[in-house]
Amino acid sequence: MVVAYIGLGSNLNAPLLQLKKAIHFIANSKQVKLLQTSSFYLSKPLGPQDQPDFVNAVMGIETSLTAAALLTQCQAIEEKLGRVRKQHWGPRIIDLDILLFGNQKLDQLELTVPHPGLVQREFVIYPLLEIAPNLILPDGMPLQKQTKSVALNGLRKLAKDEWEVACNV
Ligand code: PH2
Ligand code: MG
Ligand code: MG
Repeated sequence: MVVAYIGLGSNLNAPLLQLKKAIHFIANSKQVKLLQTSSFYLSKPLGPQDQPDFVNAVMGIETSLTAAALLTQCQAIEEKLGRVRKQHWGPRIIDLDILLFGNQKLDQLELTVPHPGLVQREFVIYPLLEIAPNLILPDGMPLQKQTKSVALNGLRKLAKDEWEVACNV
């Protein structure tokens, strides 16, 4: 069994709802046990600015799948939620990224682990820190230390009384 972390992001079609659905589908996948989910965060778009803010979160799972099989599962869930691949870094209904897969380092065409954006993206590293404060990255760097060099850039946790709004935008 391997502990893996998945980053979730959406800025279309009621983003919070999309994240909740994705979490549900991943948690109910075969050979996957849900360990934790972070709070939901509101973040400024990285990349093209003429798109809505994102809702992001990170989940921790335990799995007996291989990284490649987990990626296939994630892609199937993205498709089930209606993701259409258009603009690079453009708006999306759902994006599921494998951030970490145990201590494995993979550099394949379709899958690079740790996710190359992990250590510089505030909307990935802060939610990850929330659920794994003592995590050591595969290169030996404590996550907590790495996070200190990443600016919040407006990132903020969605309070529960904001959920309804974020579900309806
Ligand atoms: N994902 C991207 C590009 N830009 N910006 C935010 N705030 N959150 C994301 O998840 C995100 C992004 C490509 O995957
Ligand atoms: Mg992504
Ligand atoms: Mg992706």
